[in-house]
Amino acid sequence: MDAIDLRSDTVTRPTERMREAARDAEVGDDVYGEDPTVNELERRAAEAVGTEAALYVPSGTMGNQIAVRTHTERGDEVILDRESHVYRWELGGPAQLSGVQSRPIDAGERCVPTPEQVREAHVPESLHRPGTGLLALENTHNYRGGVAVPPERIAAAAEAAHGLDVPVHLDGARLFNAAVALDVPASELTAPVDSVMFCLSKGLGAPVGSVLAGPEAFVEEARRVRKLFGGGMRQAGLIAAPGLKALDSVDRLAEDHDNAALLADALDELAGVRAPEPDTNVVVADTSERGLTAEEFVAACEDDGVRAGAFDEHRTRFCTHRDVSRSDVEEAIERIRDALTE
Ligand code: TLP
Repeated sequence: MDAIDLRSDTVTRPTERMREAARDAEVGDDVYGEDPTVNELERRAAEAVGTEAALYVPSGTMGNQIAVRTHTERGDEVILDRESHVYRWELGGPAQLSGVQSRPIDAGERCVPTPEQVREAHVPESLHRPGTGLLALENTHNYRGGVAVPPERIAAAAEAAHGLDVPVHLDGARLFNAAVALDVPASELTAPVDSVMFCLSKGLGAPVGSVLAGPEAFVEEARRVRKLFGGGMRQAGLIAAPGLKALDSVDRLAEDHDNAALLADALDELAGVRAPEPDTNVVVADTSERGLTAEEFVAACEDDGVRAGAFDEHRTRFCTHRDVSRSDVEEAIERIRDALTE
């Protein structure tokens, strides 16, 4: 029995078209700016998110951390949601790599802070206070359940930050999931912010890589920081070529969202399991009513051939993606039911 892997949308394998594209890619030394495939990917990516320029980076984490470093000065504060990826899951990167202090706030179910929260969290520079250097937002919001944050909310938070002269970075690891779910162009979600990172290696299915996009001057400086962080790559066209194919497959994310809805619906019917209807491809099942920890739930699922990830004590994440079909999800539902009745 092959396991059905719902731990993350990062687990997809490259398609035949991607493998062919990698094999046939024209390459050059990208640190010299001479890899035509990377240059084409950066052009297409900038176009897709409506920015002047874009930079290909090895991972989403590196893209976010380059953005933090590029926007801030050592000693600044960064305002972010306490459940954001940049704060929770990137090893304290803002402190370690940029020497900035995080000011985590609870954005709650809105997923991005209200304008009032931004103004309240803002620290004006003085003899005793460092000053706020950045507001970081996330869309879709992973830990809060793949929530697709509507453009008005992003715009309101960004407007408040800009009113205080604070730039805004968007962690859009799953930006296109948000765009598809909200039925808006990705550029509408990025228009209010000063930089955006999105991943090619998640729902879009590329084997490697993310993109950091923004105005020309920002990307020029970000390119220096990428080199500093060890992310300057040479004949990177080999991995950028599948990324170009990934950019062609945005629309299919709707299938992952439909599959996630089916899964959440079925999980929510199980006794003592709560799984709210997801906006996108992330299903979060809470097993506290059942007295089952997430680790126990994950282990039971694993035994029955479904892989998931424990988020915290009672919340388990299931992520749909290109490599699980509708019938795989139906099969996963049967296996999870069995796992819980054994
Ligand atoms: N998230 C991973 C894990 O680290 C949790 C996953 O499987 O979802 N921003 C967001 C919102 C993310 O979810 C992730 C990856 C990143 C940034 C970092 O991307 P990578 O893994 O490419 O460094």
